[in-house]
Amino acid sequence: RTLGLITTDLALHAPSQIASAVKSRALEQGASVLISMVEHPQQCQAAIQELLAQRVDALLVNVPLDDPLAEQLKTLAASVPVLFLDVSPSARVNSLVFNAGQGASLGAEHLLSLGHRRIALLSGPESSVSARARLAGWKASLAQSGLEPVAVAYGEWSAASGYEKAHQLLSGAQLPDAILVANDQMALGVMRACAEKGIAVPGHISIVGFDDTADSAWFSPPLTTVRQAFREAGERSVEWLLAPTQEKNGWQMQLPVTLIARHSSA
Ligand code: IPT
Repeated sequence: RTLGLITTDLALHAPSQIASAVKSRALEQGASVLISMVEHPQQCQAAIQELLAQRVDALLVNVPLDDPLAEQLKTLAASVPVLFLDVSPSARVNSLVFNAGQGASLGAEHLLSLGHRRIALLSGPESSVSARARLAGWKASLAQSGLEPVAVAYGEWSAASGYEKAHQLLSGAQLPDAILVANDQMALGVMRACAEKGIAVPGHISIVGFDDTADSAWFSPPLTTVRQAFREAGERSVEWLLAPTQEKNGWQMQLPVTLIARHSSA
């Protein structure tokens, strides 16, 4: 059997770790995987048509999609089971997603419990449904403590964009106590910017990431982050898609996330 995986940029650590888990679990189950990488959500339609023409038995879609586009793609691929990994739980499609609200509040509560009050936010791109959910969750957690973020910037998930946006967040008269960063790759760039400016992490500023990709424990200092179990998500997706008898409509699963406290926060 053949599985089609439509994925966002594989140069990013999170989607590449998901793809790796999908490949190896499919292999264990005697299935092969055809991967189609898209640069824009609008390319998903063509990718689905190509994979269906290659007679895939099921489709896994790891591209950030707003509800209407996800629902439209589900209809386009109605002949095979389809599972979406980067959609809102409100989309009427089969989905397996991480709990973004829980992840955002774990990160924010961690910083608040350390006594930080001047908290800046480095969000992912506004086009990403998951980035928007994390940002909303952070703001809600801060609001519960009567706080507003001291600054907000929007990156593009890469370390380079984290580096660039950090200069924006660190240019004010007063430094923030802490920065919540929407993914670990951007946190890497933020840490580089801090090092260049002589800002000690965690002495002057605490940093919390999101993902816990394989390298995050090796940053200097090791990164405190919210762990999304990408391997588990990839493996479960394959199992669900290849399971022979199960009802394949209206299935939704939300995976919990956990805070991994390392040394970038104090
Ligand atoms: C999400 C990652 O958290 C982020 O780092 C980035 O790689 C993004 O994917 C790319 O779209 S994880 C996703 C399953 C919500």
